[in-house]
Amino acid sequence: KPIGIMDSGVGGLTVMKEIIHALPGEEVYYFADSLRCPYGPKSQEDVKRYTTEAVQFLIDKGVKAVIIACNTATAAVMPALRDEIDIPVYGVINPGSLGALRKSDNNELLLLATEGTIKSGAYEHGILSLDSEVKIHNLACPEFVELIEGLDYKNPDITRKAVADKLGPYKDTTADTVILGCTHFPIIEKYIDEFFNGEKHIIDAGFEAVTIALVQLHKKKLLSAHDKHPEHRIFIHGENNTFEKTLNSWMPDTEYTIEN
Ligand code: DGN
Repeated sequence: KPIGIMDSGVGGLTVMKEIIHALPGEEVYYFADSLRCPYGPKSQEDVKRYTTEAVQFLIDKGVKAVIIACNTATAAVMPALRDEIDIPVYGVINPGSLGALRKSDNNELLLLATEGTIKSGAYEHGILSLDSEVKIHNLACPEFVELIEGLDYKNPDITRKAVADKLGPYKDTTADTVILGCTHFPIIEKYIDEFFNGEKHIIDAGFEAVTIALVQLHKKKLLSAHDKHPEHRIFIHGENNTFEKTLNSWMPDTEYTIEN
């Protein structure tokens, strides 16, 4: 059986790539809610409904587990959704929080995420409940989601400028660790790293989540045999003319079928 992944758009591909890289025999079904992307500015209630529907769609397609590869969606449905469905479901915020706490030497973090994730306070809650001394600087970056969904990120000059405009006020931040608290952002990670001259720890919440989810699925004996040739399927809800371009440049060797 496949592992299900959902996101509002292309962001969860960063999570899909990590799974395929770690376990090439594992099959992935991906649901992109392009019709209702971006989730960032929407109400918690709407995002909760969209996410629950997406998860149910994947369950109906036969997945054995779901990774909610979207911080905004995770903030809206976790941990409550875990009690509502019978298969394992994993979010990205707790893993991202743990990863950041592990890496930071000075307990000061810069969180880059959507407005929805930041307003939810989910990272703050998760991090401060583990360590109340940590200082978190929050920065909503909806512009990055637009840049990535719209393919402008492929132009290095445009991306460098967008990153410099947005992160400019934080150039000299005392935070030593940056959390990529939106699964779209690893697509422009190298520009964020470059902006900070390679001097910050950068935490990819999606990557941290994959590590934890795969360990847990292994313990539950839910991972597939490695000799199988996986047939990845991608379900796009609504129009998305640029999805395939990002998919092909992000994961050039991956075979898949796209269904609308
Ligand atoms: N990729 C999603 C996240 O991690 O929050 C959000 C993108 C969006 O829908 N704004």
